[in-house]
Amino acid sequence: MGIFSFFSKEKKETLDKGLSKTKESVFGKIARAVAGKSKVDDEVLDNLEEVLITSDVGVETTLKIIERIEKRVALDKYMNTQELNNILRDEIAALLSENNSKDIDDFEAPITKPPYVIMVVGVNGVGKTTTIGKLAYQYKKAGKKVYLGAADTFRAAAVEQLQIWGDRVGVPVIKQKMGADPASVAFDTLSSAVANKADVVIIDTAGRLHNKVGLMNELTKIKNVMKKVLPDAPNEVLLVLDGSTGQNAFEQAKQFTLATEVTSMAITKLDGTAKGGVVIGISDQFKIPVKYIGLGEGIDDLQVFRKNEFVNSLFGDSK
Ligand SMILES: Nc1nc2c(ncn2[C@@H]2O[C@H](COP(=O)(O)OP(=O)(O)O)[C@@H](O)[C@H]2O)c(=O)[nH]1
Ligand SMILES: [Mg+2]
Repeated sequence: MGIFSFFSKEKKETLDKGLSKTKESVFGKIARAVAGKSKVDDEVLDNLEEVLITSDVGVETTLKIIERIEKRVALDKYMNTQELNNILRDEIAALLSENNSKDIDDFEAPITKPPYVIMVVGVNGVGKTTTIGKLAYQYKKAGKKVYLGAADTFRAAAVEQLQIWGDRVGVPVIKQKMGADPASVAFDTLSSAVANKADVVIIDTAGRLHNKVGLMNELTKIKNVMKKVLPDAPNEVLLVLDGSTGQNAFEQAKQFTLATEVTSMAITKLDGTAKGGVVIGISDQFKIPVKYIGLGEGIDDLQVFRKNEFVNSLFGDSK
């Protein structure tokens, strides 16, 4: 266990606050699903299925959860909202813990041979640059020497935005002019990072290529150029998804995992949305681990995704 793995009161508060809209929505729907019912019957289960689907958990994962609940709950048993809620929490937590990925302890990169290189991909506007800033902050806090690469060269604003984060965190940003070749920026960044003995390198990329072949070619080119500096780079390809887009985030996860080799995911903007259930579906459906969740625009609003804490925050702690 790393030294940051302790789930502090502050982190729990950020998580609870960030998920509060989803929680209110889900809990309200569950209450309605069992309103006026004294027993769990087929109708309650149907209603529950609808609750999960309309909470963006996704059809496949919802069906798995309902199946588990059916097995566990004797039909016609009396159950109030709280009891049903507890069962949902337990079954969702159990389902998520069955997929292979273990929660990571903290923000420490598994560095065997530094620098550890993270390439960040995702559609425009999902929160890539913000997530990079927050990650850089965490790594720096953990004592790592961090370099950022501004390989989203489509807009001048994109480079400036990364520079602002770099200044705020106090880490160097390697950049070129707007319109420069992203692969060339990535090459420069890795070269500087190696020369300066950096521990972690994070490469921002553009997400505005609308067709899959174009995107794949661009990302492949960036990767190949990085390998010229460091044969193992990138060590991690982090896909950022905007959780507030619900099923659209799910669709993007499908598209990107087909277009390039993604090794981890971050789901952002969970604060201010009632669609947080999408994290449950994505975590269940993809073999790629959801590593981080974004809970606000602040520097400290990125958390490591802890399945149990997440489910507890949504459905209440198990006692
Ligand atoms: N509320 C909220 N806003 C976020 C979060 N992550 C990113 N944003 C905002 O989303 C917008 C787009 O983010 P940006 O990092 O520029 O996305 P990029 O185009 O993928 O690099 C910005 O206004 C961010 O402040 C989050 O977790 N919560
Ligand atoms: Mg950006």
